[in-house]
Amino acid sequence: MPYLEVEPRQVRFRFANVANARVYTFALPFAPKCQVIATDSGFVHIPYEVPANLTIFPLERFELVCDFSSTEVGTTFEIVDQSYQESMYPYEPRVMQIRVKAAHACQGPELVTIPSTLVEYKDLRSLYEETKGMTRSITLMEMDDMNDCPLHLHLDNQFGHEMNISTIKATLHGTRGKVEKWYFHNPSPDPHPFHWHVVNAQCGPSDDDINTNAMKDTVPIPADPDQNATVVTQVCYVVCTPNEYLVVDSNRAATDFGFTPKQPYVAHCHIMEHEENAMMAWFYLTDTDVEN
Ligand SMILES: [Cu+2]
Repeated sequence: MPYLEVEPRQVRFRFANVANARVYTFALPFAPKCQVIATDSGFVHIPYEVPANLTIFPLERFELVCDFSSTEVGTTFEIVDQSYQESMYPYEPRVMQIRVKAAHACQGPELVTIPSTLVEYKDLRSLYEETKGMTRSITLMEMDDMNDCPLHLHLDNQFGHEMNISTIKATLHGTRGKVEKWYFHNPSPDPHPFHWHVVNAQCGPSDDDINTNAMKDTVPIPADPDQNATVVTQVCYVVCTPNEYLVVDSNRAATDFGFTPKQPYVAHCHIMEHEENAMMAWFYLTDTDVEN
């Protein structure tokens, strides 16, 4: 099992799930010593306690600051994956060991008090209303073959029953200078970690439950248990503006990216078999509102 030696002081951890399809749910035995300070797109507004089970989908990131200053030297902690993992071989749920070792002779940095807020509060729903952004519906589909094996996944049913495609054919749009509202539907049996290039989002299971504490670029889209394509399983406010524009009293203009976002980017499920099997779209930032 890999291990990491830490000194009895504050340690900043960055967790990134770089597995292809595996969803980790970490139990961190040292969680009470930690606070979450950042996710995918940077610092959270208010740092918060680490949940008992920290679930991380492919490409999601979390940063924690943990204080081992009162932990006895020689203590070890094991980070254990709590998820059920389908595996052809015996699965080892212990992911990593943290070993607290004696401090280096040199004096380390002082204990830092984490501020009560780390970045300005951003409320994307009100900016969506202010900028009169478009509303879009995105559907993540999966088709099975005669043996009920996944055959083909796609975005928005845009290209019928094609499979084994070698190019990206679907397109999504976002209007530069606006915050948009994207409704996600997932009638497939699996959740999909949806990832945008170049933009960030604030999301939640419903419009009344948007997480305004964090900006994300990878968002798990839950499956509807009844595989009903009309049910919205996630609502996201998608920022097609520079991030600085979002800060209250910012001087940055809504379309002042500091670079020219003319070329197409991509937006896709981050599970590779899915993105390679059509759950991926060109993502164009346009000057005027364009339907997908
Ligand atoms: Cu997927």
